[in-house]
Amino acid sequence: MGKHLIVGASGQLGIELMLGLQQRYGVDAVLLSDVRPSPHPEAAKSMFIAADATDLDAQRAILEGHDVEVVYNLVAMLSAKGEVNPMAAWSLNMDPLLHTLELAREGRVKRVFWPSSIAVFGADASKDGTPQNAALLPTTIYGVSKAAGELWCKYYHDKFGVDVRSIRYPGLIGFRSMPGGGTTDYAVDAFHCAQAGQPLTCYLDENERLPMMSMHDAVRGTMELMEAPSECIRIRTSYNLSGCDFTPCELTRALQQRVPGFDTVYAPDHRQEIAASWPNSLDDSDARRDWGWSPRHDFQGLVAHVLDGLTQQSRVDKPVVNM
Ligand code: AKB
Repeated sequence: MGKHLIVGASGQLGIELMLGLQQRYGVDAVLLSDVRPSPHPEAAKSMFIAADATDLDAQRAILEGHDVEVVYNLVAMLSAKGEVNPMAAWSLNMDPLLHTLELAREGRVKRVFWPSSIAVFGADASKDGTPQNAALLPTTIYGVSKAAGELWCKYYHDKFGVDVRSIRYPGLIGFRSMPGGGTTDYAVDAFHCAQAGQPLTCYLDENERLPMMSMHDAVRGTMELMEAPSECIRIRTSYNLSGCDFTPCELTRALQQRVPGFDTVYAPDHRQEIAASWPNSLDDSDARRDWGWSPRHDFQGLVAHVLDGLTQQSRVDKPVVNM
């Protein structure tokens, strides 16, 4: 069994996936790579290679030097940050993916994972239970790059037999690392504000419903997708994946039940427009049928899981990692 390489290992999802893979396959089976060192203490247990994901030769050198079976390429500039510099977002979201697909075509790796997002959908897609095959008319450059990337994945699979698999993640909420530059980040901030005894200033409307998922479910789903037999993976663009959905107002009420006194002040900004173009909830029946996906955390379960995780973490004095 070869190694699991995470490209973009020092980011929000990279840290969580690292912990999941280390636990599942052992620290020696996990290779980490990023331009910046990992801020998480557990990263020291696996090999870390400093490399630029936009440099094809640097990425090839990693695969030549190590027995890598699976690459998880997580490099991305998220939706809100991407709007500030669309050309930089396009390059960062596309170049590393194309390098990984090309290296897989050369036979240097057996399987590839690449994350897509609910940002591929635009206002034309039906809002509730957005189907797998809804129109992809994204409104952000992040969404445009994810929609294009999905098609590149399918092309490399259909044309060259590359075993590439992908998930359209909703907003991901964990307690071990902070996101940066996304539209769904408010929900992670809400938990940290509640725990710190501070009010949240929310940049979305109180009734803006978005699909969300616990990091725990997202990492488990990713590992289950990558372990599924290739013939089960019938969708080679990217799978809709659903956890739960809620509005800022509903999240505030749920947090108030556990943290009395917590409150939210609403000051919607440009991110509200992005959120308004995204689904309220997703239909993930293809993922359930093809590889047995089933979320463990509903809304209340997610709230309890993340708050408990933050409390435990503060007791053992482990810092939350800022991205
Ligand atoms: C973002 O808000 O940009 C991301 C996403 C939904 O892909 N969290």
